[in-house]
Amino acid sequence: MRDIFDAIQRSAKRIKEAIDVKDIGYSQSENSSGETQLQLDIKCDMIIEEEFSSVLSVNTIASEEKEDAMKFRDDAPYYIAYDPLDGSSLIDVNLSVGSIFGIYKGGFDAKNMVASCYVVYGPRVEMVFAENKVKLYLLQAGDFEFVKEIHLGEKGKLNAPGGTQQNWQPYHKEMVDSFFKEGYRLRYSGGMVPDLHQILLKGGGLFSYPGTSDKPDGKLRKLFEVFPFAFIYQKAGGDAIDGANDLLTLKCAHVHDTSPCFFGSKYEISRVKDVYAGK
Ligand code: P6P
Repeated sequence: MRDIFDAIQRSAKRIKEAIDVKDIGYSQSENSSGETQLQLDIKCDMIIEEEFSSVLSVNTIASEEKEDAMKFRDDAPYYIAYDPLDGSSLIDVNLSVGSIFGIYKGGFDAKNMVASCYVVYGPRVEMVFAENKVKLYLLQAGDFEFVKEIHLGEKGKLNAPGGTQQNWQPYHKEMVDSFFKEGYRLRYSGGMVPDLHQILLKGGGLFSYPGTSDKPDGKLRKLFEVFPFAFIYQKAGGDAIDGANDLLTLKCAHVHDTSPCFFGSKYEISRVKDVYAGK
């Protein structure tokens, strides 16, 4: 695992340099989700592919920016699914973005997840790496320095409601509003990584990206967005569900499958379960 952790650190430093270069604009291509790719998306994908290609413990990689998984070697144990630059469209308005990594042993399946990691490119570059514990690192003078372990409180005060509100189910809107009536504060930038990072570091709350009338299976991708954050939130003492089920019990038929997702402290997730029971 150390070799994978080191490859992620090398990738993060190179991606940060790529982000700092003047915006190189959109490419002519689309990713598997039909989103026009920034040339920066493609560059960051290549950086991570390059770094993992030389890690002997990596069997296969799957990227949000590629249609299919890419096999490096048969006899290696680890499968890495990653989103190289999540929320990249926020760069041209100077908001934080991130890279997300799911590390699976023996195949791409939630039950095989053994570690996960994300990097936030914001005013500072920070990394969160989870195996048994959830650890925060800060990029300082060219190295990621360990800062602290992260733990979620039983109940938080931040509410990050994703998705197009006009397409929410009525019961979902009622639930979101009920948290605001309890005094929760709205914290939503449209970047999954900084939005979930904030809730983790500020002690808790709820991030939701539900099934909607236009996207009944949600928008966020299981292998390289939903499962990695579910792993981190559960290891930090919170919960992560699709409305009813633990996200890490879900099957994934295709690399780009999506799922409705709720990440948060235990109090907020229990409220989601009550609202979604039987829906
Ligand atoms: P919406 C960014 O495009 C992203 O994939 C996630 O980072 C983010 O949480 C979500 O989409 C935002 O989607 O529909 O709320 O704008």
